[in-house]
Amino acid sequence: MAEPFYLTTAISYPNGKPHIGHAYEAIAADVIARFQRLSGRDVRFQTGTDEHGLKMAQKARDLGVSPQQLADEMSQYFIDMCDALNVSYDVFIRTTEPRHHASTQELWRRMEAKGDLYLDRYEGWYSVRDEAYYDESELVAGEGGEKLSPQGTPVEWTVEESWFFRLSNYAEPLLALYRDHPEFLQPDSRRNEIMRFVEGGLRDLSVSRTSFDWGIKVPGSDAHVMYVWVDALTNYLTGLGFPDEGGHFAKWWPADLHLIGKDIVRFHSVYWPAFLMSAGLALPKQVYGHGFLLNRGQKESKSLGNVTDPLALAERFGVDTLRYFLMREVAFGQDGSYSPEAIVTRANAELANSFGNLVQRVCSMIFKNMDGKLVGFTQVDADAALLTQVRDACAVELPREFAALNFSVGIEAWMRGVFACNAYIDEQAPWGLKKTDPERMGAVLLTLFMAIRDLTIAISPVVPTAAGKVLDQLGIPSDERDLSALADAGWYARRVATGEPLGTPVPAFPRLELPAEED
Ligand code: ME8
Repeated sequence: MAEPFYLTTAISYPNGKPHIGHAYEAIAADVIARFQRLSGRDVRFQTGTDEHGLKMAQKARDLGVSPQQLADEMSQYFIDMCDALNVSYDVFIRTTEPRHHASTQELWRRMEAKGDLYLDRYEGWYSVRDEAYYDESELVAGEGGEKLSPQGTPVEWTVEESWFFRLSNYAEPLLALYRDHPEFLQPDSRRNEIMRFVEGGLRDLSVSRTSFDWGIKVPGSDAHVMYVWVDALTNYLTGLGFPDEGGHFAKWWPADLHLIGKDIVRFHSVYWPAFLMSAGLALPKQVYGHGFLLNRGQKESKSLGNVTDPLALAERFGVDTLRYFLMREVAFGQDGSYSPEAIVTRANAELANSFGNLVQRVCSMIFKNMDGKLVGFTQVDADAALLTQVRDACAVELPREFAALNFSVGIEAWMRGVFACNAYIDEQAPWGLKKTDPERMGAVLLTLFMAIRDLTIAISPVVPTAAGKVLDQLGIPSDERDLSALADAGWYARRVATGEPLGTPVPAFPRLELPAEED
């Protein structure tokens, strides 16, 4: 039976429409999900919206609607974004669902039973925008000398009765976790940062609020709602049917990967494992904090007026193009930048001119000169060398790098396979062989046909629609489009035996133009 792979994204605050950072995370997670399926894993991919907390309550108040109305309306934009970007999630969770209340309250009861929760008074700094508490020592000064959180957001002095979680008891077990399982928190730079933070000692964490009620009620303490992060993190369990620990939970927990952005690493690598240890539940295998996507090097913000609607980008450049650009351009884990020019340059050079053009040329030549027919042929050394090189790129290098979430490195290896095909076609010049040696022309084109099939399967997690089009045209059956198919020596003979000719060549990777005003 296929080994399970449970993958989650952060759940987004639906207090506004999705921005490019949300799209980036959803796309990266989808590439991982599709790649793991391609590798034969049984994947469960969960995403969703984080609908409680002060941030949502305040936004709803500003708009004059109830928080539930706001959540209902805005979460749909996140679902639509996933659908528009071809994100193949299995579960979309909303934290206002009744099942999520039940699951979070059960986690709470377990932490309480462990003796890790107590009632006290909270006095300290709270940032609504980050939904986080900060120590005085962590604050920074703003331009006018005002106190700001380390993320640069306003903080307010808060005093209220609160439940506390004994986080201070977990510093040692957490440090042991980071030391013994360096893979738990990646990339390494983020692990080092978190280790320094935990080595400084942990204070107990305020985990309930009484000043507002938009949240999950604390069991047996009705005046309190839970701190939104206790609620939010528990979504990863709810989606599996927790507190029922059989069925889905037994199959999929612990998660293989929580994919999140760098600003919420502390919640996922300090608070979350501590809650799970307290509740006696297994810890996720990996938390990965990706970098931030910047617009021409700048953070998008309403005040700078540079907020981009990711769906407008996808519509303008194509979903596959946007997906390819983001995975190719940004060294995963680090921050990256995008601009219309960069998208067009990358897409035209690599997808349209190098790969798309190769596919188009080869398929047209087979279609025109050989009636689209595939036949057996005799290989010479140059043919075998090309196929070995392409096979290495597609079945060894790209999978190795994608498994380690080094997408841009994996795609570079893939591009080397594409370049090798282009060098081969120039050297072999099949167009010149039509009259002199048609048999050799056939061998060259059929070798390229084999290489293109490998290249298309390997890149399919990144550009699923275009890859599907090409594989349809090549006549590759839908159950032979995974990585194990690459190692199957008999596929070509089977494909020939079908007697099916190639379809009419269709362009799968259009050349893009940059609108004049942006030249
Ligand atoms: O943090 N580039 O929600 P969120 C890349 N509800 N990623 C970005 C980004 C950018 N410019 N801006 C944000 C929350 N992100 C919580 C999560 S999980 C139990 C609760 C990422 O809507 C961000 O790092 O503010 C996070 O992973 C995700 O988008 C949702 O951010």
